[in-house]
Amino acid sequence: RSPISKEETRETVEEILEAYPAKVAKKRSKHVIIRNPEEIDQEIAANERTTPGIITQRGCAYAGCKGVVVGPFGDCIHIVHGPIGCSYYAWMTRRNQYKTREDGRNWLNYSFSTDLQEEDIVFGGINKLKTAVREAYNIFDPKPKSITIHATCPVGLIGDDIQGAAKELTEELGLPVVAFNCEGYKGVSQSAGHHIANNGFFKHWIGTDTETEEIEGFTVNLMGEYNIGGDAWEIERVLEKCGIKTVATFSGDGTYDAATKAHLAKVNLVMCHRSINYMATMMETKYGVPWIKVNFIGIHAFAKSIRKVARFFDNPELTARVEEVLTEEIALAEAQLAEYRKRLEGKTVFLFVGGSRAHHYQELFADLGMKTIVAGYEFAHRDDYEGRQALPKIRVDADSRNIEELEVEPDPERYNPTRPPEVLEQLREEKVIGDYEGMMPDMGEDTLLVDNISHHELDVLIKRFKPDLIGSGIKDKYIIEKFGIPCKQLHSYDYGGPFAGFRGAVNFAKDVDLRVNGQAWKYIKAPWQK
Ligand code: CFM
Ligand code: HCA
Repeated sequence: RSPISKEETRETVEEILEAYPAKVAKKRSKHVIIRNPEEIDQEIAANERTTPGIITQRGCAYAGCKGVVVGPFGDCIHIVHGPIGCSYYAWMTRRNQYKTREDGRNWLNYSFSTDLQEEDIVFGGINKLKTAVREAYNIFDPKPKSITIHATCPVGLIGDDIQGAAKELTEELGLPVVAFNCEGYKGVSQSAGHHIANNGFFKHWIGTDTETEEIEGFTVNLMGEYNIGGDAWEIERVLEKCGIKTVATFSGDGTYDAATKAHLAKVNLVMCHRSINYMATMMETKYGVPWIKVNFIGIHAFAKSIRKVARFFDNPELTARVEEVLTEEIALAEAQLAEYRKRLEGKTVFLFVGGSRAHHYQELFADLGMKTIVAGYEFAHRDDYEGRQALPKIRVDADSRNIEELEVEPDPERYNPTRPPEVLEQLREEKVIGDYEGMMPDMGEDTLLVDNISHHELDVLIKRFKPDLIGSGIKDKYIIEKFGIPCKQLHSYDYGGPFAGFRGAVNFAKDVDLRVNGQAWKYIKAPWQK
């Protein structure tokens, strides 16, 4: 339970809401929830429009599509159709890593843009786009595996037919050119962009390898893992050691060829449910691939997730191998964490991150003996807070209102649920597959959930609760540090990582210890205090 008293927490929420006009206060009160574990169906408002005038940490649909889900594929060229600012401000800000394969293809550090000008906005930019795609194709050898096009706001407003252009260029160049209508204004946050990206991949990439019929072994796809700071490599190291083979990753360190074979994996491991649940569901419907919700952040969460995979395959040799690896790795990690834990035990944290990490990192902080007392997502939906059982209660999904829902049916030739139906039924019942419980059940009594937190709310919470650390992003990092509180970026990891898996947990402990127990923060005087 939270070390802050119920009374203090209630007063704090009142102070937060008092500053707002009545209408806004009423709205925000549904997004600021004191956790009560006795209320089984506790609800929170989420995935709603940010009230104009409130400063939010959210991004846009283009950020979610190009920046998050599609961009990490390094052997493809991603072209942004829009004014140069959309590219400039998104260039290399996300620390998704990619290693060059033998074929030498790697465009990860490039930024391709059509650099739309006023003239193009008035007369149309489609010819400029086609020229840009051809130019990008002609310049490089080897050629990219696929070229993707991403529309930013003005393109949707002037109506450039990027889908038509992509079709034409696919035929002309003989490689898949895929267009994403991820204009920034769509939906209420970057979450809409995830959905658009999932649809595009599902339509144009997944299952396009029709030659390969089977991939042997205990095969999985890593879904919703973006290899920030090298996370995916630590995860794959351990999976490999256990004898579990990764077919494709969406999207960290992802390659086009692997993505076209993804439908052949026996199970999808869904790390970030928010950004990839659409594809996991569609792959299950069309190809019969079940999905397991995993969390690879925190040594015990990681172990629990790998055990779920072993449970899915239910193979004695695999299970034995997994246990052997886990015993060895956990012992090593725990021994290394012990020293940090001594210095971190009982310290308090706030977590405000995107659509999954504000939940995932709670387990790693728990490994360090630290308590999460306030947490919230920027843009996750109610199912990420309340679990999948919240889905039927969400009547209008703000992100999906103007995004096409693909009609997906089982593929008669390739539908292949990798376990017998009665086994799948059993696994579903055990919540090994097809289930996500969300953040809410893991939050202790009287802790606070704040969805889409504003700067004002953050200020009040810092002053009242004085946490030892805040895990957050670049938009509020320096505000937090001016308050004399250390901030660990949980998007970019500052300059560190990996933080996933066993070795990642140790890296993380070291970074957190430096911040929480560093002396520098005591000497900070914010400009407004002088
Ligand atoms: Fe998923 Fe992500 Fe996240 Fe996300 Fe993001 Fe990210 Fe994030 Mo920044 S896909 S929801 S849109 S885990 S970029 S790698 S860190 S906000 S919590
Ligand atoms: C995005 C990307 C971002 C931003 C990080 C931050 C990321 O939303 O467009 O605000 O610090 O992880 O890079 O979420």
